Parts: sequence; structure tokens; C-alpha cells
Amino acid sequence: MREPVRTTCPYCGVGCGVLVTPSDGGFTVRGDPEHPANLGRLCSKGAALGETLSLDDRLLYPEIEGARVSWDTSLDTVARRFRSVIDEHGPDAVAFYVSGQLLTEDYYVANKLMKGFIGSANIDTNSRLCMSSAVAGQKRAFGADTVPACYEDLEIADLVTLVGSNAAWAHPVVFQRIAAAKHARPGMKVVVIDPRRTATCDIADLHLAMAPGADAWLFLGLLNHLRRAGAIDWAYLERHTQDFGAALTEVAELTIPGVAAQCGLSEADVASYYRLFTVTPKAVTLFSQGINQSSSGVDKVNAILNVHLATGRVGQPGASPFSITGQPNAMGGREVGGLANQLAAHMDFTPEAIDRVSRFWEAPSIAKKPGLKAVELFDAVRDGRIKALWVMATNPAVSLPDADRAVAAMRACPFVVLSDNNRDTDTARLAHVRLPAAAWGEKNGTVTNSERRISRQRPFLPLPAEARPDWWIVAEVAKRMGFENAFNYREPSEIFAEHAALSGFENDSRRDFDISGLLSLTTGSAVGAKEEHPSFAVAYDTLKPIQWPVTEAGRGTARMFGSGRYYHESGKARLVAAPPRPPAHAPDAGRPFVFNTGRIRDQWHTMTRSGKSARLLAHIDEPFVELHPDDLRRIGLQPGGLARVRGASGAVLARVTSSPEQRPGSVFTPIHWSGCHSAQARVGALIPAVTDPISGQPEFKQAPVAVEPYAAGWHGFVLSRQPLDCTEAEYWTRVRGRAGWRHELAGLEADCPWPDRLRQRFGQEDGWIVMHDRAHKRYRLALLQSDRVEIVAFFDREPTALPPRQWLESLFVKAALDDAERAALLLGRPSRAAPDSGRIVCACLGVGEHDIRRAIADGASSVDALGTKLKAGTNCGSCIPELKRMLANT
Ligand SMILES: Nc1nc2c(c(=O)[nH]1)N[C@H]1C(S)=C(S)[C@@H](COP(=O)(O)OP(=O)(O)OC[C@H]3O[C@@H](n4cnc5c(=O)[nH]c(N)nc54)[C@H](O)[C@@H]3O)O[C@H]1N2
Ligand SMILES: Nc1nc2c(c(=O)[nH]1)N[C@H]1C(S)=C(S)[C@@H](COP(=O)(O)OP(=O)(O)OC[C@H]3O[C@@H](n4cnc5c(=O)[nH]c(N)nc54)[C@H](O)[C@@H]3O)O[C@H]1N2
Ligand code: SF4
Ligand SMILES: [Mo]
Repeated sequence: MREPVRTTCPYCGVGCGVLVTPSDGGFTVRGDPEHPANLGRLCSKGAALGETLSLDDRLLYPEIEGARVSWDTSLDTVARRFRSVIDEHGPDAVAFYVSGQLLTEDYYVANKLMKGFIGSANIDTNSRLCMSSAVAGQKRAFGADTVPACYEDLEIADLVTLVGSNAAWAHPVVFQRIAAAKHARPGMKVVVIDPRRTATCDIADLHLAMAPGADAWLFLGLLNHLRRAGAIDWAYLERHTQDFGAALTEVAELTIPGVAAQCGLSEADVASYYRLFTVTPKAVTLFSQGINQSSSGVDKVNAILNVHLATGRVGQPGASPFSITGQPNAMGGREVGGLANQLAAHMDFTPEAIDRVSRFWEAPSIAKKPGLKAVELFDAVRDGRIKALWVMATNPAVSLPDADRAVAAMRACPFVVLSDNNRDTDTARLAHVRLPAAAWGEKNGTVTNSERRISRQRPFLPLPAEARPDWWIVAEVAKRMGFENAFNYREPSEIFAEHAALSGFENDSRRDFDISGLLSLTTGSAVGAKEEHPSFAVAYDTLKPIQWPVTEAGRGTARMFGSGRYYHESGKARLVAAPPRPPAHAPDAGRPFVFNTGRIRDQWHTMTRSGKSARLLAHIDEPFVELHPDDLRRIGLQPGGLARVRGASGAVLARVTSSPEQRPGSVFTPIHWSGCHSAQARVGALIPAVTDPISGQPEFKQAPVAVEPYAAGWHGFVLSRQPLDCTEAEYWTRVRGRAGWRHELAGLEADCPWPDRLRQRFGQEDGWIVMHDRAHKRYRLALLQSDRVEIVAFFDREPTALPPRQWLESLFVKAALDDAERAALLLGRPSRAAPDSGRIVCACLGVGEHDIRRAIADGASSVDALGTKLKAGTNCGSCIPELKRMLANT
């Protein structure tokens, strides 16, 4: 057996190490016990990585206008078109839109080409939608974009506050680490601040179901409370900070009753949170998109940083603010300067830095000013200022706010290039040139996780067909644009060495991001010049996960700012005084609900990868609109039915779910369903493109919407071996099943047109078995070929009359149906019915909701008991919060 390949999970910013071993023609993926981020743990997505490696959906050859071309043709075309736009309209008429899913090496090369050689800073990244408020807040407070803390702090803290973070689903391994620490040390307190009662609340001592968007009041009020309670560390403030007077004066009026009213919380809850924070020196506040994705995100970040600065709790063991990153390489992108308002290696567009980087790169035409931020950038594409756009590793047609506007922009753009792994995405449909990029398993380079830890992604698969690494693609275009010398890379290690050298170039501890120590590992040379690092390739290959800064060979840095020295000129941190602001658009009579959008446990973004695993789709397989039961009743919605959510610019149609854990007045819908997977579930289409004035990050979580019932005349589903074009149905979703595809359909017609439509489309009079009850508008049909099931379709007036899909799906795995299965096919359940397992809760071991409820009814009273009885929750543990909730609710 081959040695396992040691690499890093390509999903979230936790950055778990994984070990990949070949097995049965595929690969087994395990958690790496030696990786400090996860110490062997994995979540359901990481555990299912082996199921996402197929080449089915991959883009394998370069294409122009949908036709296969050679690499030479495609690269020449991209270089020539970019060159001609630049020659005619100047460098600001072109742009790159890149992604936190690129490796650092890819990102570095793209940034160097745009900022150093094309001479524009029009390169922005999807991290703008994700982290940019945290970046801006940290820069204002600390003088640099530095995350002070590390994961261990979450384990040794006595108080962990998770604000605007559903870590149980979005950062499951970090969540498991917190849960394990709390289990070992029950005195540790966990507070969750989120309008919804999420799976993360499972370990919470206190859940503050905050009114959407009101977090600033809570934290500004906390600062005032700390002052009144005598809990401010005045010595720290004097010695290590500035501007605290203004910050404190500004909050002087914010008392608990006022805060409670603004935040829609009880005074008792606010008081008890304030008390906990006041008396617990070891406090970590972890924040994510509930804070960042806001039109006042930067100020909210600073409101959080203020309370930590005021108590001297920054970068101390177990005491720090902690901005957790979303994508696997959100941090790496910030490090190379992938945001339009940064230059490179954590340097801004100051005259000094511009001069320094241009000397280092030997780049005479370096950009002199920041470029356009994502939303502005697409506006510039739309109004023709940008005439050539290259999108890499992101799907803006789905993920931008006002997404239809972004689609229109790309449609209007004379030249759109996309580098992607997948052949069909919403963005791919708009690109003139499609370039096949290497995917996880093939890529070779580094990523940085949320705790500043740089890890290697190592390949274990050959490059399929003509797929190539992103850095190679960009460098080839650069060479063809005339920048041969600056982009002559042969290996990712050469790029990394240059990136590391730049980080240390004329640094002298004045910049936080410095990894030049990694170079001295092999060369022993003084860093500063752009010398060759001949033996670095070996060190790079064997690089162990390490936290930056690294200024000395082999020595990483767990925490920053422990000494109280910051990166502003003065060496001090800054408290920011900024009045709290509500979301840009308030609900009104026409749009009375707040639209909250976010993640589900087992899907990743636009489902291009997680959507390949049937196991991951077993947990939640349809886009939903979740409301509080009181709201459902008020607007006459039925759980299981369909609802339309309307915003200012678009609408979403999705399945209604009811949950008392939803805050009344709020609606939650997941972000994952794209136009490739659904008729109308792209949530971005109805979110107005309002952004934070400083960071440019969109307000993704507080759009006002109306919700109305969708009076479907019929509902149904089709299971088939091949994906079906469903566009004739007003409602459809399409996901992978165990051995084929599953389509959920609905429409307004009084009588369902699909039984006839299917038979027309698939012909073959003989193979069909049909059971139609026209009086009740109930239709069941299946197509068999040599006893193998090809299509099964059920339609009914009521969605609740349709059978569960699991058993029918299982028939697709069989080469031939036996008589009993054939007879039961149109009943939708086996004749000697084994009980239906229900929706899958434990994705790893395939344990369903009904089995769990039955086990609970039979006396299983704890997660451990469910584990013993059903094995549920015994692999990755991501479903444990849900198991606990089922136990509590039964
Ligand atoms: N399974 C899964 N995991 C992922 C991803 C994925 O696609 N799928 N994506 C990764 C990425 S890129 C990111 S950025 C992270 C995001 O990770 P998170 O930020 O944890 O995820 P979200 O679901 O976007 O939002 C977090 C929570 O913010 C809450 N929220 C909404 N409005 C407010 C508010 O006004 N105040 C407060 N306090 N909370 C509010 C929402 O109810 C939600 O529960 O996840 C990463 N991990
Ligand atoms: N309404 C709403 N919208 C949101 C959010 C929200 O909470 N609510 N969250 C925002 C956030 S935080 C984020 S991070 C974005 C994410 O949004 P996107 O970045 O648009 O989502 P992905 O599906 O991850 O898109 C990645 C694309 O790159 C491809 N890809 C993956 N790896 C590689 C690679 O190595 N090379 C290349 N060339 N291609 C690759 C994939 O096939 C996929 O098509 O969505 C944002 N949009
Ligand atoms: S928590 Fe899960 S998705 Fe995130 S890196 Fe770890 S295994 Fe991957
Ligand atoms: Mo993100």
C-alpha cells in the first residue's frame, strides 16, 4: 500500500489536515491526527471528499464559445484580447475577479500580473463578500489585518462568545473542539448571538436571539457597561491604545434597557451577558458573517475589538477577538494582496510600499491606487468601463448581491474568461472562454487557515485531460502579454519562495505578515533581495503546518499582540468611535420580513463539489424557506408546501419549513442552490447590492422581503438515471441521488402536464408501467428497461401525498428489479415494508430521522445511547447538535 498523501481539506477556513489513501479504485479520506487544526477530526464534508473526485462535471479542455480549442489558442486569445483592451482603453478597462479557493501561489501570480504588470488594481476577490469588513476593522484597530488568536484559545477560554457564527455547521471541527473543551471543563461558558436558534446553540449557556443587524448596540453598550462596572484596564488603554476617550464618550448613554430594546432582547439576558464578559478575563469572541455581511460591518467589527482592547484581552492565551475565515484560503488571499485595496504582502497603496513592491517585482508600471471592489467592479463591467473580465474559482452569477445585475453585467461584457473546475456553472454559461483548472487532489501549493496556519495542499491525482493549475494558466497569459521574465515559474515552490521573500523584503518587523523565516530554512541567506532559493523545493514539499509570522527558521507564532505592540505608526492600537447604524433597508408593510441567508451543514457554496456526493445531499436536498410557525399561520403557509420570497430585485421559490427556532419576522434560506440546481432559488437575486462604505462588503443577511404562498396545482418528483431538463416547470430542483438524479417539481397548472411530457420525451411505449388516477389528479409512472429502472415519477395535488424518495432511489442501484420490487414500484414503498428511515441526519453512517425517533421512543436517552444503538454521530460528529435537539424535543 502506498503511503497516505498528507494534504488539507479544500472546504472551510478551519483548514483540517487530511490523509488520503487509495482504496478500491477510489480514495479514502481521513483526518490527519498530526495536523494541529483538527488533530484527526473531520466533519461530514471532509469525510465525504472521496465522493467528489469524479470527472463527470469537469471542464477538461479549454473552450472558446463552447468549442474545444488548444491551450495555445485559448491562452493567445486571452492575452491578445486583454492586451488590445489595455492598449485602447488603458489598464483600468480590464479586471480579474478571483477567490479564496485559489491556492496562495495561484493568487500571488494573479495579483502580481494585475497590479504589477498590467498596472491596474482591478483585481478583487470573493473574500470581499466574506471577510472584508473584518479586514478593514482589524486594520483600523490594530494597524494591520491581523487575527491575533489561535484555535487553542477557544479551548482554554472561560467564556466563548460566537456572534453571527453558526460554527456547528460552517466550522464544524472548530465547533467540536469548543464542545469537547466545554465537556471537559463544564465551567466554561458559551454564548451564541444569532437571531436564529442554530445548531451552534446546542452548547450555549446563553443564546441571545438578537434582532437582525443590532449587534453594534450590544457591543457598544458592553463597552459602557465595562466602564461603569470598573472593569476597564486603564493601564492597558494608556500604554497600548489611542483614541479611547472618544470611544468611551460616545457610548456613555447606552444603558442596558436601551440596548435590550434596540436588540429585541430581555434586559435580564443583556445583563447576564454583560456580567459574564465583565467577570471573565479569559474571553474569546469569535465572529463571522452575521457581523461582517452588513452595511455597517466594519463598525460592528470595531465595536467587538473595542471591548477586547478596553480589557486588554487581545492575543492573550484564551482571551482575544477572533475573526474566523470562511474559505480554505481566505487568509492566503489577504496575504498576497488579492483585495483591490491592498497592494501585496499586507502592504497598502502608500508611496513607500508602491516603490518597494515595484523594485521587488522589477515592475515599472505598477498600479498606484486601489482598484474597484467586487460590487463596484461588476457595476463597471455593466456600464462598459471594464471591457474584459477574468473570473477565477468563483461563481459571481450566484454569489453576488443583486445577482441578476451581475449576470446582466457579464452578458454585456465584450470578453469574459472563466477558469473553473466545472464545465457548467451559472457563470460558465456567460463566459466566452472557459479554462480548465486543476481541482483539489490535483493542485499543489499552500493555504492559510483562520489561525494564520500555512498548510500544504499536495496532489494525489494526476492532472486530468488538459486541466492545468491556476498559477500556470495566469503565468502563461502573462508571458504572452510580454511579461516573460517576471512569470517564468516552473514550480509552485518558486512562487512561494518569491512570496515569502517579498513578505520579508525591507520589513524590519514593521509589517505583520512576514514568512521570510521559511526561506532561511534552506538557504540560510539574509532575506531582502530576490535571490534564488535552489534547495527550497525540498523544504516546501515537506513543509509542516506553521503559523505566521515566521521570521526564524521553523518558528511559527501562535498569538499576536501579546506584548501590546501594534502596527499603527504610534505602535498603539486604536479604539474606534462609530455610532451604531441599522441595516440599510428596514422591513415595511410591503416587505415585512428580514431575509437571512447562510449555510447548511453538508453543502458548500454553489454545490459544484459537495453536490457531487449523494450522501451529503441526504441531509437537506431542497432549498427551503424557514419561518416561525406563528408567521406561517399568519400568512397561510403550509410546511412542505412552496413559498415565494420577493425582494426589491428578484424572487426565490422554495420549500416551506417551519421552525420555532426561527426568530419571528425573519426568514432563513440557504445560499447553495444555483440556476444549475433550481428554477428560482438563487438567493442573491433578491438581495439589494448595498455595501459597507468602508469595506465594500454586501449586506447579505438583512434584505426586507415579502413571503407569499405559491398555490401549486400539482407537486411531484422524477427520479432518473440522467439529469432531466426541467425548465418547463415553474418550480424544479435537481440534485444527485444514489445512482442517478432526483428532480422535485411543481407548477400552477390544474392538471400536471408531466406524465404526458415524460412519455413524449422518452417514447418507448412498452417499457412504461403506469398508474393514473385522473379523477384525483394522481399519476405514477415508471420506465423499465430489461428490468432495470430508468425513470420513476410521482405527481399529486398535495406534496404530502407523495411517498418518501429513499426506497425508490435505492432501486436505481440495482441491475434488475425482482418481482416484489416491480410490484411495489408504483406503491412507492416495499410491499413488506421495512420502516422508512426518513431524512438522513447522520450523513457519515446514513442514519435517518425516523430511525432516530424510534430509537428515542425505545428508550435511547442520550447521544451515546443513539451511537451505541444506531451508530449515529459516531464518525465525524457533525450531526451531534441535531441528535441532541431531537432528544430534547422528544
Ligand atoms: N457547510 C458549510 N460550511 C461553510 C461554508 C459553506 O458553504 N457550507 N462556507 C464557508 C464560508 S466561505 C464562510 S464565509 C463561512 C460562514 O460561516 P458563518 O458566518 O458561520 O455562516 P452563515 O450561515 O453565513 O451565517 C452565520 C449566522 O449569522 C446569523 N445572522 C444573521 N443575521 C445576523 C445578525 O444580524 N446578527 C448576528 N449576530 N447573527 C446574524 C445567521 O442566522 C447565521 O446563523 O462558512 C464556511 N463554512
Ligand atoms: N446571499 C448570500 N450570498 C453570499 C453569502 C451569503 O452568506 N449570503 N456568502 C458569500 C461568501 S462569504 C462567499 S465566500 C461567497 C462564495 O461564493 P462563490 O465563490 O461564488 O461560490 P463557490 O461555489 O465556492 O464558487 C467557486 C467556483 O470555483 C470553482 N473552483 C473550485 N476550486 C477551484 C480551483 O482551484 N480553481 C478554479 N479555477 N476553480 C475552482 C468551483 O467549481 C466553483 O464554480 O458567496 C457569497 N455570497
Ligand atoms: S471543518 Fe470540515 S469542511 Fe472545514 S476544513 Fe475541517 S473537514 Fe473540511
Ligand atoms: Mo465566505
